[in-house]
Amino acid sequence: MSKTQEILRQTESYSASNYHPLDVVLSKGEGVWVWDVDGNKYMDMLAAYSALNQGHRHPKILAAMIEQAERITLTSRAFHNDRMGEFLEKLCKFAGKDKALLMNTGAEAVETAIKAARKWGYKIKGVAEDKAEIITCRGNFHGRTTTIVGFSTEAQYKDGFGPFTPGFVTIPYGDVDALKNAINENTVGFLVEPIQGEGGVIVPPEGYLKEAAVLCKKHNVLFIADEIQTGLGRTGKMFCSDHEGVVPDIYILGKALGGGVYPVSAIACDDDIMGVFHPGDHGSTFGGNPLGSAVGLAALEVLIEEKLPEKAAELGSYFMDELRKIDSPHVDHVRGKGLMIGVVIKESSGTARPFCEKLREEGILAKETHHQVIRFAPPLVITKEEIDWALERIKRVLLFR
Ligand code: IF1
Repeated sequence: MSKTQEILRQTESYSASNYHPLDVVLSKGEGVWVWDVDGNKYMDMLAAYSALNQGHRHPKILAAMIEQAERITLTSRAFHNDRMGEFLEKLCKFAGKDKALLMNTGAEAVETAIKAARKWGYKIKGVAEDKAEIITCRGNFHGRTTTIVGFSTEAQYKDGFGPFTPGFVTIPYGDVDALKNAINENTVGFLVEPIQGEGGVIVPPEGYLKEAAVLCKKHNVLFIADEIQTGLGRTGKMFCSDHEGVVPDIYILGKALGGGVYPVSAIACDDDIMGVFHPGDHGSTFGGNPLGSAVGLAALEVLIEEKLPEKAAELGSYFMDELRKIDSPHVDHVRGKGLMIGVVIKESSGTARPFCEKLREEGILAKETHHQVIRFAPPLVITKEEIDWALERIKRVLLFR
């Protein structure tokens, strides 16, 4: 029995079956490359759903983590530590916001944004207690807590997990009129992904984010951008909202903020919103710990020093152009922004999963989303030569009859 089979068997014996992964067992990662336990090498075209924008084990980020791990890793927020302030300052300057609140996972940051918007609604906007409404979009993905899945439109994410948290209104994604009609005196926020990742790399109509932001401003509704997947360079700008010159009232960040080595997430906003939190209102055992702060700081520095947003813009448009030139009988169209790319497979050719399995045989790890879409989202440190290497193999798979 191969090492892979052995580990698969062991994993399946003891793991909850809440995922259906490709049967590849990874044991080493470097940049855009990963190796399985049998020594096979693959290009990682998923980058842990954009948590690996800086690539696997970026030397600067690893060095920061190891150096900090040799001093102190966790203090809880009952005491200060010597790294959080430095990270917060960098993060706030980065986002152009007065304050940030550090959490760990994306879902925790989304929950923090929901609490901030509701409390701002009651204490500042004057919405009647327990009447706050937050507008969300069909096809959204914001995490897996019961509050968050309660406003998911994906039946499977909700099945068996009710009852759900009230106070959420769902509208079609990309439709400004629907947003206009949904806003009322109880609306405190509009929670939106600038591009819907899990929804299938859905890019909204040009100008949508801008019009939505203007509408929110007009009605004193917080524009809350979930940039956990689209942020930190992924779409060719530091934040995806930047493409339309939109500055959200609340940025929600995660994934690559942890540099691919540690869970770090945050919300960033100005004092008028963050000021609603008082000592004891909200918290987390690990949020703002010195190890995560050291890693977060290095993760931001790498994005800037290596100009990863600019790289994603340049190489993303090259990659998409080349993908569009492949005259495949199976591809309906290619969509995306920067290095957040979706190749949509025609229903007549079946689903995207078999194409991902063929890509794996060619040495490329990609993940389908929503049945028909092959998602290509490599680490932003990818080179043009590495993209060309991938294109050769992607062509073979997509031209296969
Ligand atoms: C899974 C999806 C992607 C996110 C956005 C918040 C979160 C995520 C825009 C929550 C997390 C992850 C979760 C992971 C798979 C992956 C995913 F397929 F689930 F939807 F990327 F598209 N906002 N996305 O994309 O962040 O709490 O996970 O740190 O749950 O299977 P988290």
